[in-house]
Amino acid sequence: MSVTTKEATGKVVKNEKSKATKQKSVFAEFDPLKQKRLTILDHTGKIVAPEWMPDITDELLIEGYKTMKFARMADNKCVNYQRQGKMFTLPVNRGQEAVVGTTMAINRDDWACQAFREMAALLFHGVPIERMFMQNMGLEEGAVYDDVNATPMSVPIASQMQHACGIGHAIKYRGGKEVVVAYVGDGGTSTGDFHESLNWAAVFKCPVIFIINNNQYAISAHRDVQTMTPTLAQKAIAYQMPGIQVDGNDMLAVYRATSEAVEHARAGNGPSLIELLTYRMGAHTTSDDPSKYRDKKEETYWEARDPLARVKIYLESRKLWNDKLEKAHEEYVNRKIEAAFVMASAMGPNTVVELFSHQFAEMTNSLQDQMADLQGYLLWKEEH
Ligand SMILES: Cc1ncc(C[n+]2csc(CCOP(=O)(O)OP(=O)(O)O)c2C)c(N)n1
Repeated sequence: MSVTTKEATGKVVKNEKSKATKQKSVFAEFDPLKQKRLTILDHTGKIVAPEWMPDITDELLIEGYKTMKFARMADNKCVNYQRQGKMFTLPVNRGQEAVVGTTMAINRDDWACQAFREMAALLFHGVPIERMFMQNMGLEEGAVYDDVNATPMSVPIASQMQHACGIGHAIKYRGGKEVVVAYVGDGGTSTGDFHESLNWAAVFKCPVIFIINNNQYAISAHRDVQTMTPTLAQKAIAYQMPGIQVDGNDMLAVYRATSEAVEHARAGNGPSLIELLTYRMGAHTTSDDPSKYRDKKEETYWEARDPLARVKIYLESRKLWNDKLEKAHEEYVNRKIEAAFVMASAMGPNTVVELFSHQFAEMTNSLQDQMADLQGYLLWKEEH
């Protein structure tokens, strides 16, 4: 059994997850071809599908909520820092925090291969917030996660899915029991990397759980102009793997479906595809203005489906949460954010050598040439 320190609380928790699937298979029941979607906790905070309720401990539930709250506050703060010129262009996570359910369903030894909008999931898996801040400050150290099994932000759309397949293949080759969770956006499903990865993982039965973070937009392109299929989950059928669409703003549904896919992968049965239907409540990045391509009515509809609000109501109804705990947690998060910002700011700008030295264990000849070119150019600039 492994343990990890949770970023959202500083608590050391056991990573031995409860078994979620003594029940029937959600993948068998929620057929994407019939346009069925799994919701367990609806936007009013009510359990609407008790038969699919995962076997989840109260401790894990609370930890999940605290992490979502942490991500919401840190994300808002990043946008403010960017506006103050203290961070560079960054992706906005607001509205997509229920993705935390994916890493709640895996262990410390498992892997998470992010795209760039999975802050809550990464915090839960143990990536320190200061590393994310460093990333947003353009520092190479922002991509160094030390002993956390996660790959850094991957800006070339869907490229991380190839990395996930490589890691999954290596695990299988070595006879390991770990799994890989790989994320991609709805826009990313139009790339060759997406289809190649699904095909590869299916053919070689790699233990990879593909998560489509369908926030309904690829910058300004709505999901409806992205692909002809009514769901993205049904793309699993072409690759002969289980596929499901879940309410991506429902942390319990996300956790339930991922838990089952994890068991499937650990048992040697290969990959699964999970579409999280969510909504990007903020801008694509800090340099985007969504009012140019979507209307207020749509945003108001989704604001009423906020992924945090429903978990809070549910926890309060079970007397597991209250205003006092919320306030104490907010104070804790604010302190963590302050400290992380100070730590990241102290790293200072990278040197030219640092810019090139993180790519490979040993710098390749072509990188050495590029570095020399840049150094030569900077010298020339200084002299002119
Ligand atoms: C290979 C590649 N093509 C284009 C881009 C420019 N780009 C950055 S984000 C983005 C949209 C991605 O949309 P989606 O996959 O739905 O993810 P989201 O940003 O909504 O989370 C595009 C086209 C890129 N980063 N990489």
